[in-house]
Amino acid sequence: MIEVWGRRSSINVQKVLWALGETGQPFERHAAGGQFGGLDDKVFLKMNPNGLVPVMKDGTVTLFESNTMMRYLARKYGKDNIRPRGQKPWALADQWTDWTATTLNAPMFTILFDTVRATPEQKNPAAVKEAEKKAGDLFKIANRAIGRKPWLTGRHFNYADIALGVYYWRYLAFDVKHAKTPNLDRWMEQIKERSAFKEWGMVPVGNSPEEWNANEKALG
Ligand SMILES: N[C@@H](CCC(=O)N[C@@H](CS)C(=O)NCC(=O)O)C(=O)O
Repeated sequence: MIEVWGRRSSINVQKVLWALGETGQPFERHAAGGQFGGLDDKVFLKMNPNGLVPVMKDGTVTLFESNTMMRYLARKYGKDNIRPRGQKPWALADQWTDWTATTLNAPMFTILFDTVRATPEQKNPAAVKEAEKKAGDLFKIANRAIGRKPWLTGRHFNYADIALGVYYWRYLAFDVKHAKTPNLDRWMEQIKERSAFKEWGMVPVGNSPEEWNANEKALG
């Protein structure tokens, strides 16, 4: 049985759980990270020397890096669910998945940190304002790219929709000024219909450390 280590409040863990849900593969999850700890344990560090979640184990394959896990699941179990169908959608799926990690994550992390992690002394409204503008501009790029297509890379859902979907859900949940991205809103309505997203991605986020911690605790 596939095993996943990670708290459900983590955006990177959410991607893997949602992807697994789409494939229908049974799996076992162990809460880890955040208030659940365990990332410094010797056994955990052997699986991920970076001391971060998620970690996924499938037989003899133990992986860190959430996007690598989604790609692995797509190759091994992904037919007609999360695996891109054809060379072009596959290349575009990788492009957008990498873009979320290399480009979108930074402003989103600034907003996350300030909203749910920073102490009053650490709060930095100027940095949030800049990140809000940057994230809005980036979501506008994705909004233009999706255009009238049903899914990010074309006619079929795949792991790139998961990679972007977790961020867009979180962006909408944060109390920031949102860019106008109607194509992404339409796409998100479709995502909300998916049972694997309802189970693993549609999680409360919170707009303060107290709310975040309470949600994290309840989610496990
Ligand atoms: N690039 C890694 C990033 C992993 C990462 O930053 N994980 C965060 C949670 S999103 C973490 O483990 N934080 C420490 C903790 O949860 O205690 C991935 O995509 O898996």
